[in-house]
Amino acid sequence: MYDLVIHNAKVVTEKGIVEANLAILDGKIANILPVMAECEEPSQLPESKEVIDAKGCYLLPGGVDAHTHLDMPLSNGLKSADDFVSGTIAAAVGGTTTVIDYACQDANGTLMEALTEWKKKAKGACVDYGMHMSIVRADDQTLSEMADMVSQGVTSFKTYLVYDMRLSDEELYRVLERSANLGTIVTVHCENYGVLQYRTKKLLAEGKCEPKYHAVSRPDRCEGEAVNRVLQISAMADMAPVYIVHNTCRESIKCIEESRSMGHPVFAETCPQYLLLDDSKYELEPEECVKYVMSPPLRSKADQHYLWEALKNGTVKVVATDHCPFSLAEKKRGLHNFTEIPNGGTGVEERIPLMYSEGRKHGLSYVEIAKLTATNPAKLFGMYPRKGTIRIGSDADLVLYDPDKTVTITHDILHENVDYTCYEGMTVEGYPVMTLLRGQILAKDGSFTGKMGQGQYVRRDLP
Ligand code: DUC
Ligand code: ZN
Ligand code: ZN
Repeated sequence: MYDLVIHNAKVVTEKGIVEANLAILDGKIANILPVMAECEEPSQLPESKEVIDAKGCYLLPGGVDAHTHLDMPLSNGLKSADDFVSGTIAAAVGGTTTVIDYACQDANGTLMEALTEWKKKAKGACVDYGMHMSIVRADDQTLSEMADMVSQGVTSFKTYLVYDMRLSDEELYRVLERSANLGTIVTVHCENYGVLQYRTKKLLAEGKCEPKYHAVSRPDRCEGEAVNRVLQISAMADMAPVYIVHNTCRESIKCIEESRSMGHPVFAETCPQYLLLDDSKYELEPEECVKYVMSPPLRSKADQHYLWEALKNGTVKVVATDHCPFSLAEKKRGLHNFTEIPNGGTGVEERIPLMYSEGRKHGLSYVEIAKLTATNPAKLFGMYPRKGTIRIGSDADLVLYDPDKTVTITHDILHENVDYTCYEGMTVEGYPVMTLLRGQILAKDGSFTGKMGQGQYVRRDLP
């Protein structure tokens, strides 16, 4: 006797799509039974307490968003608008069942303190979650603590080359060397700090203070140079595995392609905003333009094209969000000085609908999109095969996706705690109509129906 059978779904497995009845027991996928007859009668189904008819729908692995900033404090006193409750409700409705958030070490704090604080923040989470630990000081104590993090189920660390938490090249080298030794992976935000600081000062001195100049301060080569530097440093540091977050442009991708072709374990992420929005947003009125101030900034249509090709040829393995929204009023604080605009945009709820709709238009298959949005991040960050795939024994984290449901995205249908979406007015073909976490229904027809605190911390394993 199963707990639940999902009947007649087109199940998106790693090997292909199968028409099947999927049986769930104790929160796990217990069986995947191919449908034998066209109109199988419910009486012929395996015995189960509950049956869901999924006719016409695809059954996708629950999304794994490997890059969120929930409840993240900035040095100017602001906090990202979504905490672990609102952010994970939004994730659930949008078809994401696991997030990996960035837990930030304090300037004088330890990694253990940061992990404890982030787990406390995550108490109300409605989807499962893991943490990457952001390292802001590569001193002996922090390097030693990296091993303690592994025993806490953390297999990835984050470093920034910009912002107050940036590391020097020496510090980055030390973190990479230590990480290679532990078998973990380091994710890196790549921009050249010196160049963007100088360009920023110059723009402000010339009276070029409007939001659009944020993008001018940090052009594509600013990112490409930093990606190249990180790849060279990680190659010197015992070929340490690295994961470059939020790639936006050809300049970065071509360095990554070259390193990968030489067998260097480098992995690349991009985000829906860089695939679907472009720098023409910076020509809008300043009040609109502020919504798109993020780092790195949006790039050209040619870069977008390059990113889609990189998804297709396997150079970019993951589409995550960098979800880090602020209210419009907070963004508008920098209307007259772009350096005062808190950086970041929306995406945790929009990612799955956008990627399945637009990805298919760009020639990606359901199976390929499932890998980019669930399987690959789960594999890279030590959650696979528990998460990110539909196979017997995996958590029953599932999304029923109706390919015929057309939805126009507007901020009022979303659950993100913010008064805009970067994708306002965009129409998607297909939408998640039900999300299950470990066999429990979390969301249905665009509404959250689960419970606060239902999410669990996912201890991760080294590959
Ligand atoms: N970039 C953003 O735009 N927001 C959050 C952090 C980041 O790197
Ligand atoms: Zn970043
Ligand atoms: Zn980020």
